[in-house]
Amino acid sequence: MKVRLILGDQLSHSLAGLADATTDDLLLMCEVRQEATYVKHHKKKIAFLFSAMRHFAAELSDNGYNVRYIEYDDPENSGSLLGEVCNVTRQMEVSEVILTAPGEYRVSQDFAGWSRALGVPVTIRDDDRFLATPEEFATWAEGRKQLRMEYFYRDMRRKYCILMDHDGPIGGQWNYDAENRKPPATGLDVPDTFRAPVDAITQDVIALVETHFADHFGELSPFHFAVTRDQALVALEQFIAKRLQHFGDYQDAMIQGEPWMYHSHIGFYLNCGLLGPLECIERAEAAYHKGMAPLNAVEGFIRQILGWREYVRGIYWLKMPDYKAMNFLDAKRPLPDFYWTAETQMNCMRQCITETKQNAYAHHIQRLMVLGNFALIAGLDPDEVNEWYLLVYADAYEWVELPNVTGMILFADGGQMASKPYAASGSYINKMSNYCGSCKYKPAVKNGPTACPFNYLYWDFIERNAGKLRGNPRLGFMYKTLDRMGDDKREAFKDDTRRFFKAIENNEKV
Ligand code: FAD
Ligand code: DLZ
Ligand code: SF4
Repeated sequence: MKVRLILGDQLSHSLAGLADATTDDLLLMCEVRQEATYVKHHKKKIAFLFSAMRHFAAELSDNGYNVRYIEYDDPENSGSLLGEVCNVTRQMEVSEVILTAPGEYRVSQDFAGWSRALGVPVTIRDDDRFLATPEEFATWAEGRKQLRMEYFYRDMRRKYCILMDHDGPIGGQWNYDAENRKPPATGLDVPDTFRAPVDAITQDVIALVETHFADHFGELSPFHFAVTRDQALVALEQFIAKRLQHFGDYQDAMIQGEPWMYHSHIGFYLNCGLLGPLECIERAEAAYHKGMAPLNAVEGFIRQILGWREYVRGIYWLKMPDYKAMNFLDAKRPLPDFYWTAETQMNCMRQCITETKQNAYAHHIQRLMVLGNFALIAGLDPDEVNEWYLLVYADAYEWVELPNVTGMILFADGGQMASKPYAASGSYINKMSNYCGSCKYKPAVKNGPTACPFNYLYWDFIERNAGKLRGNPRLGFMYKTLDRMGDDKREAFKDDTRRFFKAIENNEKV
């Protein structure tokens, strides 16, 4: 008998490891402590994945397959993936174990030793649910001084013939990002996100998570994620019909009390396999051709999936394991407690952390320019920041989280991914959101107790890292401004920064 293990983020009927499955094989799925606690995932993330896994197992059974599904609270549950495969090989005559390559380096290292541990041949099949293989990415990267997403993305557009007009891009431009930076307008009627009904399977899982993961971060209710492919397809259709048209315009905008904005909220489903990247891209492209959404919106959305998503995966497999240890700016400050409690007077941070706690979701610009920007300019330790991002979001797996954190927000890779750090002062957040209006701090005030902390932390960051960043051509203007600044101004930034960190160390609410 062949055993085919399906991981929690491999919920695709077209999975390579299922390609030639027969009803004689055993399809194994398991909820294990190893995967649920290697970081203390958000409660909602665990409930989502366990429910989606149980629904997927039920679909496989309905299709006539022989499925063994190990539930988390099964008294016989060994707690590990290998332990569960081992149990099967002990109980049955197993000729081969078939795996699909995992999304995380950690698990791939583990899989490499399984054949010896089990005494059974183990085959690991490539995961073909992505649009570029790690080998293709490595070939593209070879000999390039800089690995810029934009050039990779153009090649992907050509390869899949997406938004193309003969040999060139539709509309004459590859990228319409410059049109996608509208600040939030007042009176926007943002459509609600998709809300799936909670069925008996999800109810059981929610009770299980409440019992076994009570000390994990985040809130379980309200729970409304899709947990089947059919539901995820409805979520995708709702995005295409209701939000895609404004995706471009308001891609970088943040509004208090609007956690979902015009984003698609499909990352959860893409990353666990309920949706495939090409079908999402093709749906958006079709909407453009039908006149349902403008080019800046459709190109912007497609670039996220065909460009960024594939690009960060390529970086991950090209650079691991060294990438995980990188700390170019030598950042060492521990993660402040308010990343867990949301108890801070910085309204932007409070909003984004509160929404993260509630939804296991924050949209891109909140992750990048609020939460990430603070982590960068405050000099937070990359290991602690990575752990936080990996556990708080329901779409987080290391292959996608790590390059976004280490590369995109922290510049901890020294610029392999981003050409300059995404550091910004309070005026950027004030321009792109309405958070500042309800804040104790004032974005226009540069120093003193009412000054926006992003303002002085920004200059302190620029000065603190001058040795490493001054040579960056994209920061030339900032260093010129710093050099022109009088000593008294510089001292004021430093004093405010010292006072701010001292307050955090003393557990005062900042
Ligand atoms: P939309 O804004 O609607 O975008 C559509 C899709 O494009 C997303 O679902 C996602 O699949 C893809 N995408 C967009 N941006 C990126 C990106 N930078 N990298 C990879 N894919 C992208 N995305 C994750 O899927 N998992 C993570 O753990 C994750 N961690 C992040 C951490 C930081 C610090 C930052 C700045 C970004 C991170 N992202 C991550 C990327 C992005 O923020 C999320 O993909 C997006 O917010 C998910 O929401 P959505 O589905 O509504 O996306
Ligand atoms: C994220 C996750 C969680 C919370 N639980 C499980 C689980 O119990 N069983 C499982 O097979 N997979 C789980 N996963 C997803 C894995 O962590 C994921 O497959 C690996 O990180 C590789 O990407
Ligand atoms: Fe955030 Fe500063 Fe605006 Fe307050 S004033 S919301 S801290 S950017």
